[in-house]
Amino acid sequence: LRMFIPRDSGALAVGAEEVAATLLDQAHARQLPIDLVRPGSRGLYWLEPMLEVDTPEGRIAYGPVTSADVPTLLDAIVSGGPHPLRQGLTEEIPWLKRQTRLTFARCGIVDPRSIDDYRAHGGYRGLERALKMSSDAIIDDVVKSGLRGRGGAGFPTGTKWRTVAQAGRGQKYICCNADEGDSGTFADRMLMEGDPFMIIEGMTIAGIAVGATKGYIYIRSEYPHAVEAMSAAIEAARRTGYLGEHICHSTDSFDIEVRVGAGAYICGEETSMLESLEGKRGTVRAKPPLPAHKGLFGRPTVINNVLTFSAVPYILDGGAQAYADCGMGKSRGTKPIQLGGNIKHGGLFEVAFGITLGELVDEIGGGTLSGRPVRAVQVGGPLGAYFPRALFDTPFDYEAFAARSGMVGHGGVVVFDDTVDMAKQARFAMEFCAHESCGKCTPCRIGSTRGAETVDKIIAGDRPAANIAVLEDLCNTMKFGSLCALGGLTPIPVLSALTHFPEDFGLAPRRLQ
Ligand code: FMN
Repeated sequence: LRMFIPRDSGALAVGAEEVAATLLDQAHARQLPIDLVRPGSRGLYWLEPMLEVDTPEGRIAYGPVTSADVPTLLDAIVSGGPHPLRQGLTEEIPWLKRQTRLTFARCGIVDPRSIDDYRAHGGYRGLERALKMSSDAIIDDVVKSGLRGRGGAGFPTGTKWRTVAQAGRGQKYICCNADEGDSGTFADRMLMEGDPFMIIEGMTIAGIAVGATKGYIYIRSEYPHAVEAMSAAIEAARRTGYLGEHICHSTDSFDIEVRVGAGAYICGEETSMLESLEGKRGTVRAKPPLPAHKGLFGRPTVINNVLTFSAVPYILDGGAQAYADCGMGKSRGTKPIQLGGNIKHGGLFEVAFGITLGELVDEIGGGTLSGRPVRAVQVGGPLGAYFPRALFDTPFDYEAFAARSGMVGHGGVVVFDDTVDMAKQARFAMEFCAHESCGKCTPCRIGSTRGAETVDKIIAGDRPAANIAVLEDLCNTMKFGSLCALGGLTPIPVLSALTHFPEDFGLAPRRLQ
């Protein structure tokens, strides 16, 4: 009897380890031989810990399971009888069925510690094809797919790779940004813990495409399980000839090292990450030069997010056109969206670009967990805009969100009910920036502190009209004068709160443009 209980952080946080231990104990006591696999999660976090059982029809899901449920569950599984936690065939669960899983196709299915399982599910086909292609042809595929960086800015990946490929000879680097500092995001972690070989494969393809032999994956220290999973996968890939010299007996070589950050949000900003990788304090570098020209240790460097690299194996496995066929406008392919905050059904939902915010929050997320009305949704991490219900028709698309002064970012969607105080949220944005600023530029370092003080005055009713003018002015200075997007984008949550929820700042409600 083959069973599955996830071992990713999301499942562990709600007791998956205890459930797994109880299951093994009870099965042993009943002399029931079971093969327990510990994959990543499917991303239906309200059902975790979720137990799946292999049957000839497919996997059957049960959840959320506690240790106390294990005896009756085993009875039901052995007898084939009903059970209140039975969710039916996993693949038929509507929340899962409605998705287009290209990046998360294997997450929750394969054993992340087994390279054989990865290969048995189509893994390494993209790399094997890439090894037979020229650098230009690989990059052409990435361009054709329309893939844009999934870390936040949405920069075209193929263009970035082409710049590094054309940057002459000599040492080049591939850096995978796994700092995942955005509030409400967890897709990178899920992939590192649930399908680490795919990230390795994507980075290796990038290395071959641009002529880099060395890669780093920069993981935040708050992710110990991801560090362990990635380190183990890198070791396994080396042992089996998928990393190191002569990858798959070819003339190409590529290796990866895991580097662990120390918990600063700014170290997710690419130039700070480079400083940190070089062993220095994470402060922002002025651009130009771009990292593609002068990056890690002064050498041409590709920096991409975990999800960007993870999209590449599918694209190289003949999927460039299929990838480009999904999505809307200039946002091609799928976006792994992370639903969190005060939401009934929180989790990972991968879907083609174009789905509206309202569909995600109301239909897929099921509204708030508290049962109260949704008042605001912050999309794109701590630097993303707060959108009111009136903007729920916004489709998930880089340009559509930007047109409404928001951003898709890394795809975090955090829901708030009607008890939220948006003036406090605006203050929090400034406070967060003050706390996380690297201090190198004045608009970010000083502006955020003055910003928090100014919001305090507005909240206290101290000359609100004059102080709102100061706040708007300060936001303008931060937006145009900051060295990087931390100071540059902090005005987004602040001004969106002010624009869409003026009543929380003691102003009369405004009509939406
Ligand atoms: N990109 C990430 O991939 N992960 C992060 O945690 C992350 N944090 C960031 C924090 C700040 C303050 C800023 C300004 C940017 C951050 N970025 C982050 C974006 C990176 O600077 C960079 O654009 C990205 O890693 C490039 O990869 P992509 O093109 O695949 O998105």
